[in-house]
Amino acid sequence: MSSIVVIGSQWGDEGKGKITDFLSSKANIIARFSGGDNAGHTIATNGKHIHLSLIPSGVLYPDKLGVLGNGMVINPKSLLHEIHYLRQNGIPVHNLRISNRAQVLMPYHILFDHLQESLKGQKIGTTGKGIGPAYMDKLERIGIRMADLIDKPVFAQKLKQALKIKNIILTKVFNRKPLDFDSMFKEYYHYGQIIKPFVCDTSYLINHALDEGKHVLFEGAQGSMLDIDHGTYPFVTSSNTVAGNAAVGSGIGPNRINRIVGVCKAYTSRVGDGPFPTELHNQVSDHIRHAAHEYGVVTGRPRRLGWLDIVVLKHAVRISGITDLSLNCLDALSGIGDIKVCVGYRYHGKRIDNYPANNRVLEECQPIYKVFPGWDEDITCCTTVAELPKNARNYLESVSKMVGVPLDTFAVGASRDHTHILK
Ligand code: 2SA
Ligand code: MG
Repeated sequence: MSSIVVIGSQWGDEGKGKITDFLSSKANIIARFSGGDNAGHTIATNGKHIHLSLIPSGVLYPDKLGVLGNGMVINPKSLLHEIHYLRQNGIPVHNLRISNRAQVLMPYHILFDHLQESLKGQKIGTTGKGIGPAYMDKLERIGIRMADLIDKPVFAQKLKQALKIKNIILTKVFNRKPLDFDSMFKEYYHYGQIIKPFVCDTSYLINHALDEGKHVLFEGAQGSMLDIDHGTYPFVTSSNTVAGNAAVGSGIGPNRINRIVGVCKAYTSRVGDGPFPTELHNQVSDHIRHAAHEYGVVTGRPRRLGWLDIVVLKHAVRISGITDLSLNCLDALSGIGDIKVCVGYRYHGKRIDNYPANNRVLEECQPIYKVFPGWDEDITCCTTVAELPKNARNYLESVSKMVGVPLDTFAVGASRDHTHILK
């Protein structure tokens, strides 16, 4: 195994958590490398549903390490809530490690996320978790890192500097009251001291583990189409969600990555605003939303739903170098009749096979559909491709062929027991 990256190849919520959990049996370390508590996934294990947001699924296993990498933006308050929630569910989290180079997400990031979203014409449909403003501070070089948070004089100095800038904007631009240093410092320094035992140089830790022949699984957040460079900009998240960022966001060389698993659903979903060429608003989307409980884990928003889009998947394969495909939620298509798959776009009479960068062009694109016969059988008990009804098997194999990537796993339900490996 050595090292595997698991990423979403659509707009997030493809079931990466489940696949990571499924593949993690052989891993010694499971590491996150991007995003923050805007991510959310549910893992069904031992009859329980565990909701994780910041912490990688690796912490569910006492013999594995769960790492929050340097590429992340971490809200200490949310982290402590999650640690508490896991402990309440009998999961001890002693095996959690947090990068000393990860950015700390502060209350003013959340405030600015909301203020920005409320500006006319500026709405992205963010999760409201402060992700964009936290990454802005990182790039502007006024961010606070975990190593700073746990060091009293450094934290005091960095917070003072950050608040000076934030308060000018708050008072002069937004006509708001300035934020108080003392109370914020006290609260967040306290959080930092609780988190401190988990903080270390995780790049050193991961590289050392790889040198020893240990196995590392990198767990992506969101999806390829939400990548800050390659997604449907500006309707994206503020980090690189592609596989290449597993190296940058965890401090390893790209040559250490062996396999890249792209996770997708048998259809497409998206939350938040922005283009979605194959979106549906009919009984098919209602059926899928009901069958697969398509609501955001973090915000509870009903997810937008549509047909599978091969243009999107091929884009994801190119930008991440996907070597294996994991297809989830095949069962949600049972009983919907004919299934459509978008195989290209038509723009002003011309066929386009690559995802347009210009959103105006995209809006004028019509999906070109290929129709596949559906199936009515309940497939949740099928454990191999051979056991699937002929039409489901044909759909699965055709998707893999159209995307040009071999299928690694398929899933016919939410739990680990519903996920099946092909090789
Ligand atoms: P942000 O908050 O700045 O990252 O939002 C920017 C865009 O990125 C989208 N985004 C997501 N899309 C799907 N799933 C996400 N995580 C949660 C989940 C979402 C939820 O796993 O269910 O609970 O609503 C996620 N995180 C960010 C977001 O919708 C914006 O389009
Ligand atoms: Mg999710």
